[in-house]
Amino acid sequence: LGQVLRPGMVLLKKYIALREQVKIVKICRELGVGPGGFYQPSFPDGARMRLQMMCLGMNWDPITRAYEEKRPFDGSRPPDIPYSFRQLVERAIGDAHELVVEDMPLKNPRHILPTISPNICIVNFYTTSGRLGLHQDRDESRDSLGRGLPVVSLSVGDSAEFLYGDTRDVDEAKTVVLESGDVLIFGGNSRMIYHGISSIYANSAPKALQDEAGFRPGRLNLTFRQF
Ligand code: MD5
Ligand code: FE
Repeated sequence: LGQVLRPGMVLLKKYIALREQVKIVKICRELGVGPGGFYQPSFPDGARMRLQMMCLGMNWDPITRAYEEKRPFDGSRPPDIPYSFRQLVERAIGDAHELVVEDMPLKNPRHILPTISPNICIVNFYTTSGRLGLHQDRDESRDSLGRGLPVVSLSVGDSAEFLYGDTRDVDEAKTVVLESGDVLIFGGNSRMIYHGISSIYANSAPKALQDEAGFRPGRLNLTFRQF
């Protein structure tokens, strides 16, 4: 069950099985309390971001926008990206190709969504009051046409209202609800779109996440990138 929302932007609905989501929650909590774990970042202007962040593989700093081996404020080295996460990303891109080729039968789906070997995963945790304003992700590598390699986003926990569009204007943005287990892949012409999270729907997470993994209210988002 999936759809191409616009060229190069694929949403795989309820793609991650619940038992897999439980494992993701457990891994993120374990890594999140250790060195390089969750913290609340600030923007360059000093305002606090309305989420908790942890990087895997490498650090990405929201203030300097630099990729680096160590986190500047505490010198910690981010944990590795778990192999099970890599497998999931690889599988999702492969399955997204099936939808891309239906959408654009004359194109090679591998050119729209090249397989990535992610060297960073940014894990964001939003409480029910969390949000993220419209922005572009422009710090990753690009292909010869100036487009980035695809970004793969996994959603776990409470549902979120996701906005995306061609401009920074919220009123022009389209809305889609991201639910627990959804995978969103951005590549091709959609790679540089503006996107953000406008709200989190309280109490919308699968009950099994709380019962089996002790998941707290909120939403986990994992974005895999290669730079
Ligand atoms: C989130 N994360 O749910 C959001 C949206 C981020 C970020 O925006 O930069 O971590 S996940 C969808 C997304 C992620 C990365 C890139 C693009 C969309 N995109 O290029 O459009 O925590
Ligand atoms: Fe982003």
